[in-house]
Amino acid sequence: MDFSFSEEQRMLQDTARKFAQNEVKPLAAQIDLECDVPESIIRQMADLGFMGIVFPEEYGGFGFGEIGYCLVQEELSRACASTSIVLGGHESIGVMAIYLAGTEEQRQKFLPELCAGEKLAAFALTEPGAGSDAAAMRTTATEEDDCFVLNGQKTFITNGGVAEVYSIFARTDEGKGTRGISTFIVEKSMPGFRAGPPEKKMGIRGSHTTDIFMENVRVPKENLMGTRGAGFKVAMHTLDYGRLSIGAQCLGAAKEALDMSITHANTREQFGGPIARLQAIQFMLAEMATDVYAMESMVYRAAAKCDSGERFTREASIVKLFCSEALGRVVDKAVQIHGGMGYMSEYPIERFYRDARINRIFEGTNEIQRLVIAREVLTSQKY
Ligand code: COS
Repeated sequence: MDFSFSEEQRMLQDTARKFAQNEVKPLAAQIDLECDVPESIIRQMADLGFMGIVFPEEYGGFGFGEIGYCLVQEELSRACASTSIVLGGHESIGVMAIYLAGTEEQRQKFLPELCAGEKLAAFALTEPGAGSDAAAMRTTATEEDDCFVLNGQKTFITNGGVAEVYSIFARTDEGKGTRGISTFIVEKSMPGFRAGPPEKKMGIRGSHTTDIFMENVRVPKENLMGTRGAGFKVAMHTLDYGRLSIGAQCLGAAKEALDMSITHANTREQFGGPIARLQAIQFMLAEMATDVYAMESMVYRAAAKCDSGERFTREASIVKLFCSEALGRVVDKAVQIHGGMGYMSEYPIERFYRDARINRIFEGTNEIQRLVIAREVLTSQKY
């Protein structure tokens, strides 16, 4: 298997690296402290084409596919997890749902301005009573004249309140289980739509996470995405992309944590020399490097499969499961190598440790990923 990147992909990687290191990294501590990714950062990402990098040019995207998207996410995540999550919530799930399930008219109407970053998107599936059991959702969409009237509450929505366009899942047909759910494009400006205040979080503090309340929101029928009743499959298909995105984000964070640990081990002196000469430290660095290598191999292998047009549900869940747990191991060792300094907010490793934890939870807990992988393995041909 060929793992080399094309010249174009390398140029994109280089652009993303320079932007992340020069513009995002210096602001990362402030983003965490002030719980906000500045508008100027989102504008610059838009100018560089990152807000639609994965999508075809005919819809205003940059045609780099999933490999290009993962390269950008990896670089951003080395600098600031909150910034990478604003991009992920927008591109890998919010806009992706419209691209995957929208009609040609919906794609033409919404994608160009979303890809240009003129508007931010979000994906609203989870509800207070429907997390892992997404099909238990209670938000309803009732057909009335030329509209669907939406009522209900969504929770833990990334980009909530700041996004202007939402891919929202609601029950259109009672008693039909997963086949009674449909997807709608809902705009923030629609009367009856309201976002709650941003949640206070352990990590990824700069990305806004809010509830969404809908009271008799009249959504035009032309905003029904794809076919009525196909919403659950739209959610699952979209989440395959979201889960792969998380893998790329974990990879970037793990590389940075490893680099910081190598630098620290080479400069911190104890017992008459740098701690890098101690085998206890060397073994931790070796294990971190092993995890990073495995993460990198699987993220781009899965992204290549995605770009080939093949179904990649199993790979996406494997990537999400492994990379989020590997990142947990890597940041834990990074804190250990940094010792007392690793525990202090003054040093970035403390933020990396807090930011890493969400990856084992969102876009399907790791318990759900194990379930998906087991189902895929048990229903496939020989391994
Ligand atoms: N792509 C396309 N279709 C898919 C799919 C995928 N990745 N995964 C499942 N489907 C289809 C199934 O084929 C099935 O189709 P049919 O009705 O034609 O048989 C349908 O969707 C229902 O799937 P399933 O029977 O597996 O549904 P379950 O209720 O058993 O739920 C889990 C499956 C638990 C895996 C699902 O609810 C899930 O992923 N939960 C986690 C939700 C989540 O990630 N939340 C985070 C929100 S975003 S922060």
